[in-house]
Amino acid sequence: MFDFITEEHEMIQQAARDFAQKSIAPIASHFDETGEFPIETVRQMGELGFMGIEVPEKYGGVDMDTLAYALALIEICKADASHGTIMSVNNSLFAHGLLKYGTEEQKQKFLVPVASGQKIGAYSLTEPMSGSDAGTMRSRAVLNEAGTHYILNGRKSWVTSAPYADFIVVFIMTQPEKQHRGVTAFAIETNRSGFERGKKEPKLGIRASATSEIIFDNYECPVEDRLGKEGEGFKIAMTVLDAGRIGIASQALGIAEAALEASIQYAQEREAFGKKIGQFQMIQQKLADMKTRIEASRLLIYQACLAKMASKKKGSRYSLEASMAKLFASETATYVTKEAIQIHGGMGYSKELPLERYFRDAKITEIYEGTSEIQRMVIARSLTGLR
Ligand code: COS
Repeated sequence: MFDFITEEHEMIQQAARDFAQKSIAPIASHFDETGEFPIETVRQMGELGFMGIEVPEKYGGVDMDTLAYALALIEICKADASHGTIMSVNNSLFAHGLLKYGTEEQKQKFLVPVASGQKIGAYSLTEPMSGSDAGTMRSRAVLNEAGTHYILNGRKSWVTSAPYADFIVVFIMTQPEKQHRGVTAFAIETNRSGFERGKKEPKLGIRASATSEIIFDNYECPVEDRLGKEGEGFKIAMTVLDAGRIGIASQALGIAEAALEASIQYAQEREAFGKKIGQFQMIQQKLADMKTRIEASRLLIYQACLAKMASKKKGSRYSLEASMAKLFASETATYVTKEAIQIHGGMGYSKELPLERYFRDAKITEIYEGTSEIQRMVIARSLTGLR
């Protein structure tokens, strides 16, 4: 139906589906319950090329396009959204930024090991007192007198994969008086002194993806590890988030698809009042609305992928398409997983089935990488041109 989906796309989709159903689905509920980080399957995702899908082979990736990335991520998230979160941060928030803004040396040092899945990458923008208003951060980086190192100080929060990340792209203020134009990006190594991990967040969902605070206490970052120019950090952070939002939309779609498939099967098997529950109009209406919203999400995701792929040639932004895909797909995931529990009744509420996990995992997609309110703001601003 979609001629932009090639045989190559179908191959990576199938490979991701096979791996996800065989190796991830059976362990997902254990890792959700314990909150352990699934390091073994994450390493296997790296070996299969899922941790740097859009990265050229010379930098450790498999050199495919955004559609390939979205199709693979949907399949991983259908089995487990936590694995999807780790994959998404590695691919979009870390690798995309390094690829677009990194020097050749930075790509060799940071991108090759992360895109090939040997090391884990993370991205850190949020602070305890700065979330949606990302330009108001309090952490500071000051160039030393010799001009060789930036000295980083401050606390960042809600850093996905931070407890296990080897490298983090971090956004810190170098010239606070310039507000968002005073933010600079740095690639940092978590094994250097001056870096510490803070409290791990106990979360409602995506519990196997580890999230923590990070603290910089006179961390010395070599000038060569600054990403982009001084003051360019906010633009880098936003550009990278546009790519990230396509990933989160794909994650949401994967979760919603899993919930719908389970609901269809249940509606075909479960009987009440002497009929299959799928014969009742109230269940039919739920299934029809779930399916329709899922397919609309898919189209918005494809549109965003194509817009991002075109932007590579044209240099254009695809913020509008990415925000629409994330907004609609994430709200769809929350809606679909809630309805899926309702269709399953008591069994939907039980931990014996994965429905309640899907419901808890779906909620974050409306919050991270820009809340639904922020997506609506980006969409409306893009329509009116007003700030
Ligand atoms: N791509 C490239 N540049 C962008 C951009 C994008 N998607 N969005 C904004 N910019 C640029 C603007 O062009 C502007 O550049 P100039 O300084 O040259 O004029 C600059 O960034 C500031 O833009 P704007 O005035 O729109 O910034 P705001 O402070 O109003 O913030 C929002 C805009 C709210 C959209 C932004 O702060 C945002 O996305 N916040 C949510 C952050 C987020 O997702 N946090 C979660 C982190 S990951 S868990």
